[in-house]
Amino acid sequence: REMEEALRAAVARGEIDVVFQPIVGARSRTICGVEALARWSRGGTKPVPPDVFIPLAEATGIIDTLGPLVLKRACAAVRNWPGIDISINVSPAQFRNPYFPDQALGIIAEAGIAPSRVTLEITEGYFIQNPGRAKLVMDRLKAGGVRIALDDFGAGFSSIGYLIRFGFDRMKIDRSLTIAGEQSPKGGAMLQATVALAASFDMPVTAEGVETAEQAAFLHLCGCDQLQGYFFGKPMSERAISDLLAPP
Ligand code: G
Ligand code: G
Ligand code: MN
Ligand code: NA
Repeated sequence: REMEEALRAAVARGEIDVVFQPIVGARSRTICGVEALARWSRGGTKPVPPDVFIPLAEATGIIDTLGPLVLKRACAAVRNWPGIDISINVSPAQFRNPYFPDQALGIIAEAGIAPSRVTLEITEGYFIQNPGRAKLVMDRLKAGGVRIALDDFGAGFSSIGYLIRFGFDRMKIDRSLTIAGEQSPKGGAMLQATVALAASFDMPVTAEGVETAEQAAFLHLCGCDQLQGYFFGKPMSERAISDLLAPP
């Protein structure tokens, strides 16, 4: 309750930070995009992790203010990074909001960046819960030129054939699958099969949670075209990414 009010106030004052994690080409190993991630530093006191404040924002409707705030910040930042694409996480709760597509497209237009540079990441939950409605929202966003990625694939229910038929522009493989892929022959086969399946539906694949050179090599071999994880860079401030992209 107390935390809810603190979060509501922080969002209202714009006191939410956005950090950016590099995404690299699997072959080039150069940065092709960044994923925006929200941070709540809570002035002085211990920061509250997103695993805590995002679910709280979803449960209380605060996400309807927080989401657009993060999107605005992220779009403003990539304006300064030519050739770099931006990925932003979207909660099922935002997807449920009938105003979401027009609002998101409006923010992107106002920021003056090409919608094709923006990927919205969404997990499977809402697509399984309400496929008809989710598909409508997705098509409206895609008609506006934005790309939609299926996030955290391999972490949850993942009713493969069903999900893949929605026409996602990209699949993001969950860290657990990245790890499993390198741990055992069966894990490797599972990873290969997943990437091959995505390819057969014309979905390029980003692997998340890449922490070692061996994982990176194997994921590239499996056909992932983009890699993301601590091995390439942790989420970092706008300033730090700017320095990486154009060394001072
Ligand atoms: O890397 P990190 O600890 O920031 O992320 C933890 C979780 O919080 C991840 O599942 C991530 O997708 C989610 N998350 C981080 N930022 C945002 C955001 O701006 N919006 C939504 N909906 N989820 C976010
Ligand atoms: O659910 P989503 O994939 O949006 O969440 C991204 C989360 O994964 C963030 O919390 C981010 O900090 C974390 N993350 C990104 N790369 C790595 C990694 O290489 N290892 C670990 N353990 N976490 C990572
Ligand atoms: Mn994500
Ligand atoms: Na993910």
